Amino acid sequence: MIKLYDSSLSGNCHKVRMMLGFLGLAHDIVPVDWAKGEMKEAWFTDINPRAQLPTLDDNGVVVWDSQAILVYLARHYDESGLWFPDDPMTMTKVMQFLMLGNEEIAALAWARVTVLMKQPRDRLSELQSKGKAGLAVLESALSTADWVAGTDHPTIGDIACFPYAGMAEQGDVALSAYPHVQAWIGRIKALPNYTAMPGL
Ligand SMILES: N[C@@H](CCC(=O)N[C@@H](CS)C(=O)NCC(=O)O)C(=O)O
Repeated sequence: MIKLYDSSLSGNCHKVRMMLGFLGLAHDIVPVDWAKGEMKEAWFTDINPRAQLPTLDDNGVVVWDSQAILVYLARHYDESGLWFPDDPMTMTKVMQFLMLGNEEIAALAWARVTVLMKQPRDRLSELQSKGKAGLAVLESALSTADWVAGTDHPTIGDIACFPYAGMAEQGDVALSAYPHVQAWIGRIKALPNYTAMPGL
């Protein structure tokens, strides 16, 4: 059985929950207390030396990092090949959006944590600016295509960017300036087997 070490409020974990849902894969959720720093405990760092969520255990095969887990699940379980197509140019474009999700769009996650957890705001505007730069890249890609990599079907590149773009307003970044991103958020939510998350 697949086990997902998970925190319900984590957008990174939500990427994996969504992918498991889209692929119809049965799994057990193992809640890990992020606020208490349970990932720093030895039992967890033995599984994931990066001490981060999400972490996936597929019958003893352990994969960490949400982007890497999306690649693993798509390569291993998506018989259609549509979630991570293997023609070189599409694969390259999908990789670009996995990286965007891990970098600029992830800045929206840190802005969200700052606002929701009432943390010191000294880096908030820097994080918001970086997040907006990521949203501008998404807006541009989505102005000519339904899905970020220009495919006819969503890919793991869409999933990697979706949760923190979709929750940008929780970090005080308005989405009204990004109409194509807003329409894409609606398209993702309307997909069959979409998994919802509070606040998204
Ligand atoms: N690049 C990683 C980032 C993972 C990450 O930052 N996870 C957060 C929860 S959303 C975490 O575990 N943070 C704990 C820490 O870094 O100490 C991924 O995409 O999985």
